[in-house]
Amino acid sequence: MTRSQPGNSGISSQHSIENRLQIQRLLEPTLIISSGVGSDVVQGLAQTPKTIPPRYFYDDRGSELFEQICELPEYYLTRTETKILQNCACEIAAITGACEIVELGSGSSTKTRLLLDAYQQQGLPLRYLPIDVSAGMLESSAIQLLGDYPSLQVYALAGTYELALSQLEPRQLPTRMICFIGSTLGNLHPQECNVFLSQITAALQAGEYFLLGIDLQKPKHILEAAYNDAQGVTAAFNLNMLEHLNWRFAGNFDPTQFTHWAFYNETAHQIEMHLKSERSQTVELSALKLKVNFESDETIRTEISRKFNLNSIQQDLKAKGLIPRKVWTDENQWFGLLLCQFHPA
Ligand code: AVI
Repeated sequence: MTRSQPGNSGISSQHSIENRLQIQRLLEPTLIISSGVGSDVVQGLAQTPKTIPPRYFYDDRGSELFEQICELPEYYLTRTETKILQNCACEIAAITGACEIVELGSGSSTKTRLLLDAYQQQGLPLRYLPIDVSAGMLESSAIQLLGDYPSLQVYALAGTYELALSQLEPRQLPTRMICFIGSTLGNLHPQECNVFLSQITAALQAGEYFLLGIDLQKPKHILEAAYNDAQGVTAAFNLNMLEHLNWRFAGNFDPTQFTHWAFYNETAHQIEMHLKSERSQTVELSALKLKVNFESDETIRTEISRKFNLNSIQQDLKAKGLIPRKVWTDENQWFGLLLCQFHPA
């Protein structure tokens, strides 16, 4: 674990970026190498049907493609959640009062600005703890935020949610709100979701807050369009996972021999994204000492994106002691934002 102060500007005023930013790296590259990275790929490709964890979407190109997805006309999730946040950020700040904002998977922190604006308008102190696996992304977005919010303090954690949540620094403001927006909860299987919510409650003290953004169930054609956009950006995002695996594990996947396939599984209430093999073929990932055979039309499931029912997710949250204080949605009821308060049983 290392702590570092960014930048080299030499500015020495009390409000300089150096004084207001700390980045803590929870995983050093050497640790990553020795911690069995790749075993999830080996395991997933040995299963029937084959799977690869969605975290392998996000190399630099994958993160860029995801930013593009968020702007697509068919991908209603980001702009719907943003609209909801625009309408309710002031109410959130009024409910929590002075509060540290912890954000999981902060990425470029775009939507976070709406919260920071609301806390700033109410004259509340601004303390932000973004958590992301990409230290580079954390540093660049924190520097932009610090430039725009002169009283903001940022304490960034580069690492997995699990590690970061277990190593949050002592509170400096009266309360804390953990934010998990963007419907990333939908990318977890029910069992993973259960474990994740336990990690959230372990990181909260009684009375503290959890802000959750989730995509809601809606007609199949709207959902399928969002994951099969006309410009093919989602297809490129899905196929880029193979390039990422090639780079990371010295592989020889040929992305032209796979196609993007996404559909809504109405029984499980989830979008499933797959990569379909165009022919029978053998692929090698040398760094993992792995050879994988594919039948023609055989698929690798790369992601599930669960679509929630507002009542049943509230029951799940309550069972963990996360009591919904306020729920906001849009005029179509396509997306939900829930502010919960932790009351341990
Ligand atoms: C990050 N996550 C919430 C996105 C989703 O909609 O499940 C990832 C994504 N996959 C394809 N498009 C977007």
